[in-house]
Amino acid sequence: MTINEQLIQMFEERPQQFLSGEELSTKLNCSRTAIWKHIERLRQEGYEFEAVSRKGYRLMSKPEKLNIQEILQRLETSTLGKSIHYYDEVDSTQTVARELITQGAEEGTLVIAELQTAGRGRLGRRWHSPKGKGLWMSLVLKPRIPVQFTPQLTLLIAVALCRALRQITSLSIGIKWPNDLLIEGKKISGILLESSAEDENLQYVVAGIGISVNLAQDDYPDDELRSKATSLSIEAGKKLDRTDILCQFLRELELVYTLYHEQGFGPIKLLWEALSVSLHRSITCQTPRGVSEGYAVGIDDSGALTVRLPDGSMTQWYSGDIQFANPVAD
Ligand code: BT5
Repeated sequence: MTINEQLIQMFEERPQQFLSGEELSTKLNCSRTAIWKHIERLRQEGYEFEAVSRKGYRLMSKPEKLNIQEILQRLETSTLGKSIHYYDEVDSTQTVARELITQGAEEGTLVIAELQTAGRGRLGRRWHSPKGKGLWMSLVLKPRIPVQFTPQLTLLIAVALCRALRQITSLSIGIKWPNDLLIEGKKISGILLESSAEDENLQYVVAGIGISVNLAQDDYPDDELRSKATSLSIEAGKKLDRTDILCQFLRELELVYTLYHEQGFGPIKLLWEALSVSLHRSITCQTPRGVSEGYAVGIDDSGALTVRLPDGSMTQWYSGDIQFANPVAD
């Protein structure tokens, strides 16, 4: 650990407390002038300290920027996120990750940016990604599965994300098929899968995950998005630590992903059904061919939504945007 990292660790172990220059210099085995220089360097990185003579320094706030060294230290995974490409600003982390794959990026490579200028959703929709407020990331996965099972991965990632966010926030977060996480009907997170296949086998998947962590109401550009979207901090009533969320998510994802490889989609399906807010409800689905109505019964083994149509017949929906016909489950 560098001296700066050790300093941060000492302040974090004693939140709100003043640590004297003398104590710091003794513990870190350097002069008080050196400590002062390190504190100044941390200030330039966005850390705020209060300095009071005879008391020492107190850490007031940490920078909005993610600290990759801290993330790597705190990660409890063995593959996912072990190689992190971090950017202040990109057009889309998806584009960067795809480029990295052409250069040989391995499974688990993570691309993360503070700001996306052209964050994307499905069907060319925009994903609003303001600076330092969310987790805007793309993960390279290379699962050994046939291409027709790709939709299972969206559900698997949604399960891991929902579990991680519930553990950290205790908020009542649910999964809306196929790729949204909602709180009280408002979206806090979306998943976008972009993949490439050869001879019926999946070659790679770039899993794009957007989590609206610390956005305030006025961080959303217009009333339309404000009416549909929310953030974890708006719902929790406090700012949340993005590093906690990222590390917990990758941990959960690695557990669920390993379970998937060992036991198939069966256990993931059960977890998904338990966290879903889409099932046992009347829904409509917007597809490129128009609007269909039905009743969501469950998901099948490929990850498609099983729907009972108004004439009583059963069908599968593989993609689309569903709306709930009535706000309460029937
Ligand atoms: C999604 O699309 O939900 C997938 C979003 C994936 C975003 C990540 S961020 C990192 C990676 N890099 C990218 O460029 N993308 C991925 P879709 O189901 O099409 O939903 C898009 C809709 O979500 C928009 O039309 C808005 O209504 C809503 N939305 C946009 N920005 C949002 C935000 N920050 N928080 C909540 N909802 C948002």
